Amino acid sequence: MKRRDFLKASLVASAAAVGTSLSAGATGQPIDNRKVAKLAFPEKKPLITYSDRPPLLETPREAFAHAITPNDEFFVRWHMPEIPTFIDVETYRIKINGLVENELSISLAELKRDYEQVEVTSVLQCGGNSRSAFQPVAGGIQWGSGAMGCAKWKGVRLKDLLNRAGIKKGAHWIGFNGSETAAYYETPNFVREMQLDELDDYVIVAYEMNGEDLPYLNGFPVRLVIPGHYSDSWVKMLSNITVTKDYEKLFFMDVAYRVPDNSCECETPEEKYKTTKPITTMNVKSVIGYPTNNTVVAHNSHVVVRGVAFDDGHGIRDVLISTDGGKSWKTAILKDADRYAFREFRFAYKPTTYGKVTIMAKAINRLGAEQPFAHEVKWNHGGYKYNGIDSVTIEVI
Ligand SMILES: Nc1nc2c(c(=O)[nH]1)N[C@H]1C(S)=C(S)[C@@H](COP(=O)(O)O)O[C@H]1N2
Ligand SMILES: [Mo]
Repeated sequence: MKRRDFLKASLVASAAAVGTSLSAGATGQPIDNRKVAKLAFPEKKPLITYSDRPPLLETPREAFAHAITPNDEFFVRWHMPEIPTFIDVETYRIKINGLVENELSISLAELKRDYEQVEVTSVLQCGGNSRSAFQPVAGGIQWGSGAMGCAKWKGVRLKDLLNRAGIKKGAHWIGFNGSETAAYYETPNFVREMQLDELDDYVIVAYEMNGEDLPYLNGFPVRLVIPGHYSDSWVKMLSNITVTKDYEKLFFMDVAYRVPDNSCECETPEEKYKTTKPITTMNVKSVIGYPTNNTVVAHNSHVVVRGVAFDDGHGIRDVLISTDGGKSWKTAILKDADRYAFREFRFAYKPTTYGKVTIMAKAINRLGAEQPFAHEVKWNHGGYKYNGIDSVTIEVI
């Protein structure tokens, strides 16, 4: 296929099912009662839809009963309303410039032919995932827990591309540009930066997701994959990689995706902390995929609680389950997983009471870091890095 024209499946047709007049997570848990939209975007199943311009789509909780999130259920987040809907795969180029010996302009065919092809299975999570749990309301999209997913990514090491270009002495920063442009001139283009020494072999320029071309809305034809890091810098429709000496002041680096620069990374709604730092690596988290809120199960039946847990690559040591409000915890069974991937857990539960039962999941990583209770999660203005113990309330009949 030479061209991919995504306009054919009209984006405009997919009306937003969920407005923006959303209440705060009154329980201190992420909002979890939203329905998927009636209409679907191209290459996607109907998802929880916050906006269709730019597309903001959340994955329903049920998907997290499995370690891999299917492409057509994978969440979508864009900052700019104008995304190119036509991409010519013959003429598309990834440019590498700035402080390099040889500027490169790499076609997709060259990317797949001239460099070592590598794969990494990694979680992609927005720093604002689960934001709706914050009270009082923190600024931004009021995501439930589905602004995340895990996929097997295939592409080329960013390091290999930069080595081919040859980094000049004195270079410290790399900037990444997406292909979309801002609709209004005041809005900056989507550009992110990273320090050269943050770069490891896992950072790839990916063109495949779960064995297929990247879905258009997830960044076709190429995107950056930065395992262990929140996804704000996983630039989609990657068009430009620029090597620089100094850090450039950019809107998306200096304003968004930052937390207070203190040890608790917290502040109060009344008083903003004076300095901030970027959100970078992910904290330990788990999400239950089955059962979900309001699932009805039979008394004395065998319920298999399933879900996923992850951190920034240190690895999940344990997932503990409680059915008594966190008083006692039992160990779930963990499946093997790559270090940056979702680790699937399951737990056999036999309900011996009637009525409502709350099931909680708490992940602990190899460093001993664990999820706090939802009410213990520290507040920040941006509503970033929520990782409270997950819970679902079911009914036993
Ligand atoms: N080009 C481009 N890349 C981008 C963004 C964007 O707005 N434009 N948003 C970032 C943010 S904040 C997130 S959470 C992820 C979302 O990736 P997804 O849409 O594939 O789920 O893309 C990142 N990369
Ligand atoms: Mo994000």
